[in-house]
Amino acid sequence: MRFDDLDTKLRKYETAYDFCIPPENYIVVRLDGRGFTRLTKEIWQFEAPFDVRFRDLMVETTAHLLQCGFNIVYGYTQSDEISLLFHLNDDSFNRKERKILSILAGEASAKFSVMHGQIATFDARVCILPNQQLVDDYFRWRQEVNAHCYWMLRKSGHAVGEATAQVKGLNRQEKHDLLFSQQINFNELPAWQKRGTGIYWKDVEKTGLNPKTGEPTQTTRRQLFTDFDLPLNEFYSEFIHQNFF
Ligand SMILES: Nc1nc2c(ncn2[C@@H]2O[C@H](COP(=O)(O)OP(=O)(O)O)[C@@H](O)[C@H]2O)c(=O)[nH]1
Ligand SMILES: [Mg+2]
Repeated sequence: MRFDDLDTKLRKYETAYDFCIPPENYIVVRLDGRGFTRLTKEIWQFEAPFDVRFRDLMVETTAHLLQCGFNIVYGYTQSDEISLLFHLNDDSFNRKERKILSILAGEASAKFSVMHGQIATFDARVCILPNQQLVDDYFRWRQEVNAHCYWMLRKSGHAVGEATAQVKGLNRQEKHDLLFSQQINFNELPAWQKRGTGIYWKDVEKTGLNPKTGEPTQTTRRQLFTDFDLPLNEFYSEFIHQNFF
């Protein structure tokens, strides 16, 4: 068969299931470290439940993803996961799902591995959210304290399955009580442990010099900002609405 004919014939199989995310929907991609329970514990020996070195690797990886060619307005990381909110009008790769997911998973895995000096991989999935309320709900969902309770329980000797089951279905107050019963005052923990870390763009004023006139000039530049003190509950919703919609 001639090359052109082969090309036309096979290309169809490659693209038959291509899916493009419809416009006017918010794209949120979540990446999650693969097998990090075992890796963090047995191979890398990070401090449990929270290790600042691990947090910083996740923060740097998130910052990298905000700068790798998509128009991503907000990155949120807690534990071994990263959520990314795309600008509503981002049209990179015609919003082709396979491109978005494989590139972001590849970039995250590469960045983390290079920084850490050992192979680490991330999976990626997409949430297609048709309105702002759902975006708000999404980020509040990820901020829930499950991870925290889970870890505290694990630390105090519970088995993984048991810890997960015990936390499931509890409301915030019940989770606080659970922590309290283990001599942990939730309110005294650092904010990043309780709420996760946000990474987003901020406009900063820069003063320069006009080379022709020698006059001082004011310009605004976009700079990435890491927020270790995210607001909680309705204040978090307000923060999301003000900054990202
Ligand atoms: N030691 C340590 N482990 C962490 C930290 N943050 C996240 N992890 C690990 O990341 C895992 C995330 O859980 P999950 O994604 O469900 O597990 P996975 O499927 O094994 O990646 C946790 O169970 C921890 O083992 C940290 O700061 N220190
Ligand atoms: Mg994981």
